[in-house]
Amino acid sequence: MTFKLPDLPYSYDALGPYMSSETLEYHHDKHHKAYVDKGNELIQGTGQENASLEDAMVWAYKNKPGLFNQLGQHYNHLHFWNWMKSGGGGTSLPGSLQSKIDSDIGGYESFRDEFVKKGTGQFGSGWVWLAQDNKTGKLEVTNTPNGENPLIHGKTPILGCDVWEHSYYIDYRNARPKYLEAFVDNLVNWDYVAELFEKGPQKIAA
Ligand code: MN3
Repeated sequence: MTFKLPDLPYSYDALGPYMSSETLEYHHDKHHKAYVDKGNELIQGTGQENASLEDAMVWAYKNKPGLFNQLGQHYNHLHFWNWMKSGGGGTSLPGSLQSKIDSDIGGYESFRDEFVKKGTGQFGSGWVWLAQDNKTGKLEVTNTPNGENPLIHGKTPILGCDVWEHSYYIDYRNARPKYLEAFVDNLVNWDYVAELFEKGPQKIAA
C-alpha cells in the first residue's frame, strides 16, 4: 500500500491553548509527512509493498530497522491525532473502560499518575501508552523508545502520547510533565480510546 498523510481530524487551532497551531503545523505537516514519504521510499523492494501498515511494521521491526522507524512513527501518529480532541480529558470514562481501568490499574487517578510518570521517565524520544496485553487482556501503562509501540511487543495500544520534543517544545519548552498533564486533563479523546478498547487485540500476520 502507498501510505498517505491524513488530514488532521480538527482545525490546526482546535487544541489551543494546550497544543498550539504552530506545534500542529510542524508536527503534522513536516514530521508526520516525512515519516510517510520516507516509509514509501524505503518499503520499495522489501516484498511488503502490499501488506497492511501493521503487518509491514512488525515485519520491518525484525528485518529492516530503518523502515521500521518510519512505519512505526506513521502508525503512532495516525492514532495520535485521533487520541486528542478539543474539550477532551475528563475523569469519567465511557463504557466498560472505566471498570477495566479500575480493576487493572487501580482507578483513574492511578492511571493518570502512572501515565505522567512513565512519559516523563522515558529517557530521550519515545511514547507513553495505555495498552492491552493480547494474551492476558490486562491493561497496563508502558513506555517505548523512538518509534516503537506496544504492537510489536504483543500488546494493543488504546492510548498513546508522543514525548518527542517536537510534540511539546514550542508550547512547553522543556517541561515535559506539564505537557503530559495537559494532554491527560484536557486533550484525551476518551471516545476513541474506548472504541479501540472495544475492538480488542489487533491481529498481526507476521
Ligand atoms: Mn511526533
